[in-house]
Amino acid sequence: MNLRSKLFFERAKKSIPGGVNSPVRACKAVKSDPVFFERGEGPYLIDADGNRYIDYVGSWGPLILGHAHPNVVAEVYFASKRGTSFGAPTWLEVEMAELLKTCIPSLELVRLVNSGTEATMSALRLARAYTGRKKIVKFDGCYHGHVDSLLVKAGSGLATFGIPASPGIPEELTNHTISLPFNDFDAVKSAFEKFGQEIACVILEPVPANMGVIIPKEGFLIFLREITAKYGALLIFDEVITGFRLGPGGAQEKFGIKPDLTCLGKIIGGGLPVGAYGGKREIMSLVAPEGPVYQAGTLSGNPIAVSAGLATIRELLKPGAYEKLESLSQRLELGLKEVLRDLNLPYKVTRFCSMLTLFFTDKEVTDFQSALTCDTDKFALFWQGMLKRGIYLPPSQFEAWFVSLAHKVEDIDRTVECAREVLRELG
Ligand code: HOZ
Repeated sequence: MNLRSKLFFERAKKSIPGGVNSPVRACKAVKSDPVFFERGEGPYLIDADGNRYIDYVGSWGPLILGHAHPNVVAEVYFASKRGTSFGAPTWLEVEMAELLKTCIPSLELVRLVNSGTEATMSALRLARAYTGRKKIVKFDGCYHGHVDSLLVKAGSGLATFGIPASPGIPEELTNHTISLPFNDFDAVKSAFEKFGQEIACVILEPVPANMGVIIPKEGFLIFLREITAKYGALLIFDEVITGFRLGPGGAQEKFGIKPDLTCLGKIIGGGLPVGAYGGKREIMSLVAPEGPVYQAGTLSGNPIAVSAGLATIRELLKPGAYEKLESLSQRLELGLKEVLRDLNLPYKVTRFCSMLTLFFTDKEVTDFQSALTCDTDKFALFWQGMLKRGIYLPPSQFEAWFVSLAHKVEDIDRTVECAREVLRELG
């Protein structure tokens, strides 16, 4: 029963566009109304009608410790007792910057902002200022927040709703954006051969998670590092999702690549709004007030948000945290694959660390085009069936499932069993 959720949604639609404050959560893509949540406890969500769900959205990535982790809650409580915002520096920001630099050595200087969108927007401005060039290269199906220049063939909500580009963005701006197929060496090479001296940067999610989870082909990230260096363009890793999810050093540590700039968000805020961008000292020194590239924020480095982030990172740095995440995530992957085998279904499971997608297609998914071969109607029915059984999955084929440290083996096994029931029913 979702009576209260339905009533809230009816009211919400009268005051909020589409009844929601971010599009995908409206659950339109899965032909459902959104569930309104009352609270979270570890791996569980409890909705407005008192139903409990095993959660794989994890607030779209930040909640790697699960909901309301006691240490995060305590830090938030103590920080808020000391004052909610000062609009002036606090020691916590320095601690966060130092911790980020230790975990991600490519960050020689790092600036805190309020969201991943702000981080990527600021990184682009900086890349353009540093290089004196205008063009940017991105990849189809990668999503970097709702930055004007980057809403071209983007993933996440745009993939979910089939929006190729958002109205309201002048062509004069998007004309400078080159969007290429992910994992396509030749396309990148041709773009550089044609526009090499005009390209300010290549920005990408090193392991895309906004068109479903896609694994970079062997050598693709190194190739991007080399070609950007050759042409004097910057390489920007958008690690808003992968930062601290794949390990303390994110994707760059996993793949041994040093980008020029890195964008962070989600986990470093522990469920509160935080973003960051950083990289080489020579480039970051251009940011105001050290340099002329303007970027600012009243709530940047907010003490409550930074406290939540620090508490989250400290938990992740405890011995065994990432091993536990890996073993839970592998159990989920193998369980789902076994179900597909048993039921003789051709769908694909892609997992990278604790991010996973069940693609409803018989094609290998290596880029946006292949992700788009998924049967999204089937996915919608699957999502509904899982919800009925108390499993809350991202309400889009093109969003990643996130495993947290709060999930228990029983939760994973229950999820696999529910998937078996639903997929058997769907045939
Ligand atoms: N863009 C986020 C998912 N990748 C948030 C989606 C939402 O809340 O609508």
